[in-house]
Amino acid sequence: MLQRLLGHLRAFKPAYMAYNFLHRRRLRHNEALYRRYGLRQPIYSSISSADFREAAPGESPRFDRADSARLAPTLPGFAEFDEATQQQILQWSEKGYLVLRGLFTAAEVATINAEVAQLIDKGEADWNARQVKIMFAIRQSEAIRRIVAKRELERVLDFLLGKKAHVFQSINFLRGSEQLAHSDSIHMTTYPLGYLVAAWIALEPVTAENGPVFYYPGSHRLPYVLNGDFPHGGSHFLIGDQAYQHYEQAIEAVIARENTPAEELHAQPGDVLIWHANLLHGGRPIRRAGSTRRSMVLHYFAQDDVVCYHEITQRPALL
Ligand SMILES: O=C(O)CCC(=O)C(=O)O
Repeated sequence: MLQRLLGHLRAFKPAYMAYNFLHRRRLRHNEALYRRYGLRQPIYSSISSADFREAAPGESPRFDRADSARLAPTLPGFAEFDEATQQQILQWSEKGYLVLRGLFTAAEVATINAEVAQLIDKGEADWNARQVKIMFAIRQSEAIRRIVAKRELERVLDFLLGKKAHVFQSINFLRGSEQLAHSDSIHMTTYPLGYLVAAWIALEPVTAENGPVFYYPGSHRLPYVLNGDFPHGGSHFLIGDQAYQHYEQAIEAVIARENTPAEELHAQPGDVLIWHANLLHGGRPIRRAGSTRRSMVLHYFAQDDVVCYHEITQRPALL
């Protein structure tokens, strides 16, 4: 009953606007950006890609404009990465993902797992509505926050975006997500497009059995699928209640049309997968019933010059 009421409230745009108004300090950075890009609505209003149709142009990320295989070696900072990382960065523009094996130590992984277990035991874990994801553990655990702010990781993220990456969100999973294919840009979107990046960390061995992450290499170069590209539904006041299902169907159609094979990541604890804002990815079904697949995903927005918002729910992102 309460969940249904919250669901209705979440679909009601004026409720969000009132919430945003109360939290407008966390949106203040958008004032200068709205002026710069020519957006006329107040910073606490709803926002979606439709509002940017007439916006002043912005520059897309450097490795969307030019191939990282050619451009990256000419840029400051590249020579300081180890050779394995350099090789991964070179393939970024073509594939839209990269893998950093063993970036986190066994001790760091054990600490993250222990901290998450403690949040659950104490009843403090911020579970999402379907009780699958634990949201924002980085806000609650100083130890997790410190571990994931690893310089080697941040240097790669900053280099890929060509701007300072700012961690926006963390999600912890105890089991495979079994999520259908999607691009993060339907949830966390930027203007100009492409200034989001995700880092997924394996917190236990991941095989074909426990629901690995899968992705479509190169799919980040396909056109972004945004609200105007599927029957989003809704109205001036409401978000369409079937919007996300319709989005998933639109993505299934893209995948069927493109007919390119997916890859999946089998990983050891501490391995990191980084994916592009528009890479199509999801979680494979769990084949071994009851198996766990502890993992953590962090989403980063570029810190400067970029409007960050949530396309599907048409909300500005509170930073
Ligand atoms: O961990 C997974 O299975 C997928 C996570 C995911 O798709 C996401 O965070 O966007």
